[in-house]
Amino acid sequence: MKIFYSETHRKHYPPFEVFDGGKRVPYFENPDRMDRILSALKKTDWAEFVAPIDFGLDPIYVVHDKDYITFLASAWTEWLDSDPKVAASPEQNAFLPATFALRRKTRVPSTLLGKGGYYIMDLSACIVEGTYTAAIASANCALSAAQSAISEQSSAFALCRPPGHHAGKDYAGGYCFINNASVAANWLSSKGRVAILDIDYHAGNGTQDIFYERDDVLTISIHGDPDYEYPHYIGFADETGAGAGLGFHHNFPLPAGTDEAQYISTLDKALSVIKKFTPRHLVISAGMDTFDGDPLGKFKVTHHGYSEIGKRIAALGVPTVIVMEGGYANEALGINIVNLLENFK
Ligand code: SP5
Ligand code: ZN
Repeated sequence: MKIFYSETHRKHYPPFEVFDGGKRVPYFENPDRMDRILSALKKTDWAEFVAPIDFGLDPIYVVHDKDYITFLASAWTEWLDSDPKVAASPEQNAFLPATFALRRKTRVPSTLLGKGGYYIMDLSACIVEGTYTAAIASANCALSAAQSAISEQSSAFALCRPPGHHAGKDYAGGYCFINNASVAANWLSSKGRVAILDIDYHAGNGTQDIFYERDDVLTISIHGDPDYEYPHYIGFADETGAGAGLGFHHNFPLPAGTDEAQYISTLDKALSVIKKFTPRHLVISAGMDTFDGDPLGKFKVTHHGYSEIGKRIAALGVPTVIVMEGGYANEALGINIVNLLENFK
């Protein structure tokens, strides 16, 4: 199986802990996650590593607002230019907003701090020098995997970092900057209907937003109920799409403590919706933070659970692009990803 991966992600890593609900917490979304997955995949006899192709910005501009992408590309240098203290020790700094926009539909501010609060939804999407470059390389991994799924009519893995499913049309958040799975799905949609199944522990709010009014891309997310879990404001069961897209989005919010049996039976419901939709291609937003032991998750999926999940998805028989999202129990990431992917090779 082809694994699309770029070393460029290493350029994106903030130099300090971040604030989360008033406490300092580690930046869980770290480069070590990739090292764990790489070393597990290298031990298999089926993982074939391929460098991504550069698709340019056009496939990204059809999913994200151009002004937002321009903000991502320019925020770091704009910050250095505006603050001599930051410029004196750039490697000690990371840009985050200081104020958040009061709801959407406010005007776009002209200052960097104003734009920060407009284009970033929380304090877990830090911008450092290499963030934009890493985010673009990550999107190119997803696009390359999509291209491979089209040309070979088989499944491929995009080992993306930073992840993408919390990033919306014009905002970053939840460690995400460019919505890799959405960019890949939109690319695939030129070949026929696409389904996106998001199995990350957190609701795929960005993906939900991006395709909410479309009927050619079915979006489904299984996640911790936003009633108690991040992203808090979106991902409820009664959000089912709008306009032409009405009925083409499904959320499956689950309680804290959800065990494997409960999880698999919800997955089966999601898969039956996908089956009826008869997609030409499938995209999986593959977060491993549903694992029992993940520091951010409250579900109880085991190592074996990912084999079961992979087996059931692969049984649809649809060429699938598996896109890496979250998962922060680093020591378990390698085995969980191998268990999931083995079903698609
Ligand atoms: C891609 C992805 O999985 N993003 C997750 C973003 C979650 N951000 C907020 C999590 C808040 C949880 N705080 C609990 C601290 C753990 N000790
Ligand atoms: Zn997550």
